[in-house]
Amino acid sequence: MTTGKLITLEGGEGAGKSTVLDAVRQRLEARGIDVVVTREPGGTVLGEAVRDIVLDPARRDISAESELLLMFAARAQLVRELIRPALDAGRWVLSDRFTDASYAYQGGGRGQPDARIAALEAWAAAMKPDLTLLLDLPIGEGLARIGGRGQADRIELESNDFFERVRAAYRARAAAEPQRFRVIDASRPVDAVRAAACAAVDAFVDSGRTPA
Ligand code: Z5A
Repeated sequence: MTTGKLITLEGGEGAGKSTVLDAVRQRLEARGIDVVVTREPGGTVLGEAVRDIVLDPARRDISAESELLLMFAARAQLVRELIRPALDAGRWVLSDRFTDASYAYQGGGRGQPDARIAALEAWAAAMKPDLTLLLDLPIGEGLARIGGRGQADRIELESNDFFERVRAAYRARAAAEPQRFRVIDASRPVDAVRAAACAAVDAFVDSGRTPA
């Protein structure tokens, strides 16, 4: 059976994921690929409700364990309701974050053990992206970009040390799986970052790993 591909965008605060997402979608569509765009946490009614809870700056009471489980509750629903059916129908899915974010934020940031996250990944997500674009830039630059946009969400209120651990966890994952990850220098101007993301997607589409 022909199935679609799952492409994910990852990175720290202000890395530019939302900024490049539309360019990547347009590039895939220009290649004749039918694309569904989604985000995490979110993408379903349940997932968006979880998003409201985990990003609410008033919810300072959420434990690291609860946060991890909430991320996977949203993900389990998204996979079953949207991603798996789309892939089975031959459509491609482009997601703003996926399981790598749990390894980075709940693992690197909050100290949840990788083995615990891996167990949830195997059970609740039960899939890995085919291609992951990691938009990487120094923490200070990303936080400066989002600094002026009003009330920070619950996770954006974390310390610079937290975000440094998140970045280190993302980079470690990219180093461990170079065949899946493409690391993009996101400190460059928007047009250059968009072009790098589209080039990575073009190379993936052109590679032997995809149905032509
Ligand atoms: N989270 C988690 O902890 N665990 C999980 O498993 C998952 C998620 C799935 C989602 O919130 C939060 O959930 C997130 C991780 C956590 N942490 N927080 N907070 P979100 O989706 O609302 O937040 P985000 O993913 O971090 O999005 P963001 O902060 O908006 O970043 P972005 O989408 O990567 O950036 P952007 O909106 O495209 O750009 C930000 C600004 O920078 C904007 O003004 C742009 O015009 C500007 N920009 C973008 N690119 C450039 C360049 N190249 N140069 C200059 N300026 C630029």
